[in-house]
Amino acid sequence: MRKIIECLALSALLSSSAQAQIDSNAVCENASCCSKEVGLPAGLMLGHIHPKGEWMISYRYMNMSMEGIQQGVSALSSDALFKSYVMAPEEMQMNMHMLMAMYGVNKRLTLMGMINYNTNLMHMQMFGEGENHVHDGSTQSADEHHMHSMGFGDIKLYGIYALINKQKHKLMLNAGLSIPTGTTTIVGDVNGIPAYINKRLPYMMQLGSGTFDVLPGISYLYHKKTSTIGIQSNANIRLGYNKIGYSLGNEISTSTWYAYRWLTFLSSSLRAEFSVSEQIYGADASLYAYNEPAANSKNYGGQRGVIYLGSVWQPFSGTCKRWQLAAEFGIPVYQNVNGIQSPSKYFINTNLNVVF
Ligand SMILES: [Cu+2]
Repeated sequence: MRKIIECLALSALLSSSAQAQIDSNAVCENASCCSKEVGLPAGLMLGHIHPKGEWMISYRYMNMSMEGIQQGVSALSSDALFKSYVMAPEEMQMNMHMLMAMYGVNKRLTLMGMINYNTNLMHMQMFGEGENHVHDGSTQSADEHHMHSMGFGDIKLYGIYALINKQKHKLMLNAGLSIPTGTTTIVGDVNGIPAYINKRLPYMMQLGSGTFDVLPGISYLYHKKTSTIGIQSNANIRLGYNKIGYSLGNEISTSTWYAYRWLTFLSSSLRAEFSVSEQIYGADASLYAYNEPAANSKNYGGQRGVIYLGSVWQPFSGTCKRWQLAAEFGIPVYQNVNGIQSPSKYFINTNLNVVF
């Protein structure tokens, strides 16, 4: 942390350092040319390659916060929900900590591996409690309204191949495989929601998909001296059913963004993302589907549009020239959920990269 603060202070002093020059026809082969591109928005893990022999280690943190209840595109009251379900979601926090390594095999192919640690916390309201229940500890403990889970998720391995690798134009294909290392059998603890004590928690509280998943994608970037325009699509295709008897829905998302470097070491980005995911195929037979919406496999997936504002700090020179720090904040502008779900409220993406 101290190192990062030193780097931030230093980069402010070095703001007069020269901008990278871009030759539109030159092929990007060495570290100095690629690293001076305007940084990618923090939420995009893919979309860049490394020169031959170069490593990148990255720590990423992603948060998704959800609040309220929605059916399709409309808000739903908890009273209406209680006509079918015993419990209603109030809010949920999903946090993902990722450690990622990248390596440039040659001037076109980069390999990447990623492991993540997840924490999930959902706060529920029970039927008959009213909108503003209090945790006074007299009849029920606060734990009786929460579900939580934590642990390592699925390991992901990627290859990223640059079909076009010019300084101005880059076209990259990526292919990945998600290995089901994250558990799908987390149970509720003895102090938690009574319905889940020692019983399997619903799908969204589990840490992995339980299936091998194929992760194809494509990115196109147009770089100018101080700006980048990009478009990227990624899909997640589930191979078969897991041992519990369900398969998470397939997903596809497309992002387009504009990033502008307004100081030598600082750029900002505006990104629009649209994603579609399917509902769950099959079901976990141990879950009572009308306990709460997350326990029902029909209440997963949908369509979502999110607008993100972000910044990347990238000094390029001085003692911290190998470091990059990025952050992004997203607000959903459109959500059409399958069935009944807790809609997302905001997204936070951050990452710290070092190249060597
Ligand atoms: Cu990288």
